[in-house]
Amino acid sequence: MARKKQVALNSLGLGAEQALKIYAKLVEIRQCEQQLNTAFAKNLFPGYIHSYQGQEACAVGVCSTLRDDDCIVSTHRGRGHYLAKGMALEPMVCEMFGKANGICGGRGGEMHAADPAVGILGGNGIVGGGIPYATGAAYSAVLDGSDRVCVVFFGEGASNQGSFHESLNLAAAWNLPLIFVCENNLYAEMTPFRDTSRQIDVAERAHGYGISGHSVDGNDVLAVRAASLAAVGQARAGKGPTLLELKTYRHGGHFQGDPCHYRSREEEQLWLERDPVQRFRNVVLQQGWQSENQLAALEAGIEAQVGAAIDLALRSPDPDPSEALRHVYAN
Ligand SMILES: Cc1ncc(C[n+]2csc(CCOP(=O)(O)OP(=O)(O)O)c2C)c(N)n1
Repeated sequence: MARKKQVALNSLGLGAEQALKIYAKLVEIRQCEQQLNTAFAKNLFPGYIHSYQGQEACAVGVCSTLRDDDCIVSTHRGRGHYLAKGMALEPMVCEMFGKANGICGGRGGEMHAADPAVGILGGNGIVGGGIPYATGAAYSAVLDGSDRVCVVFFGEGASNQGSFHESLNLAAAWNLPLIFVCENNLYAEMTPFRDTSRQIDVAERAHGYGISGHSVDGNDVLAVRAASLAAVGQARAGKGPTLLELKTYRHGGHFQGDPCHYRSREEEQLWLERDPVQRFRNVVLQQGWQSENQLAALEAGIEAQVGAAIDLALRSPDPDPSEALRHVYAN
């Protein structure tokens, strides 16, 4: 049994070093979400927080298969994607607080951070709004004659938008190097997906456009990584787009203070038992990649780094109002 598991992991090309990088990224995202929530509860955070807690394996599994020059397009729930694709922790956190030393000088805030230097083309407050951007980015990779790929993340709610269907059709027709990654967390704000779609497996929609679609356990970082490796390999080889549906769950509400009347406590508990961070922690221990003590030290270090990034953001200056119109108009 153990031997079987070892073979499966090896076929993912995953050794101890890479496994630890993946685990550290999962923990960093989890720590960010938890500590930002705490800052929000103390009234220290400006605006809203769309928490990514519970969905970490989606961003980490997919981005672990990308190169630096590949690009991603994110959503209103983007912090996990930003960190997983390589945005540095401190400028990311400072951006969340709208500070002058944020990655976008405080102009992007919680929903609109970007870092083109590492292929992060931006979050988007418009549900489904990023999908056509990503289609354009994938087309630009083709026009450049490069083998770059593009990944677009979105929720199952966005898969009911026209932009999703138009982009899927165009990407399929033009054979674009684009991976559509739907993080199906079952609810769009308070609306269950089953109330807005008769077909609850988003992956099935791929077939209508002549491309392949796969439903994957989005709380299993290794399963996500395996599906993404295949889709990225296909896109890089000029064989066109794939739709990946990652079944997952957000631990918290849509917003802080959301009483979550639209879902049951039993359902929440079921998904907590499939926690993606804890699951991969167990794999790391079972494989003997790290001991319990080593993991505890790693986790404490990351917790401190995230805390320090938040402290830095709280001490940092707001943007200068005289700069507000910079980057808005051409000369
Ligand atoms: C075009 C548009 N319609 C409605 C909203 C309000 N809104 C913000 S988030 C959200 C839910 C989106 O659900 P989903 O795409 O599944 O992503 P999730 O929030 O679950 O990550 C809605 C309806 C919006 N921002 N943009």
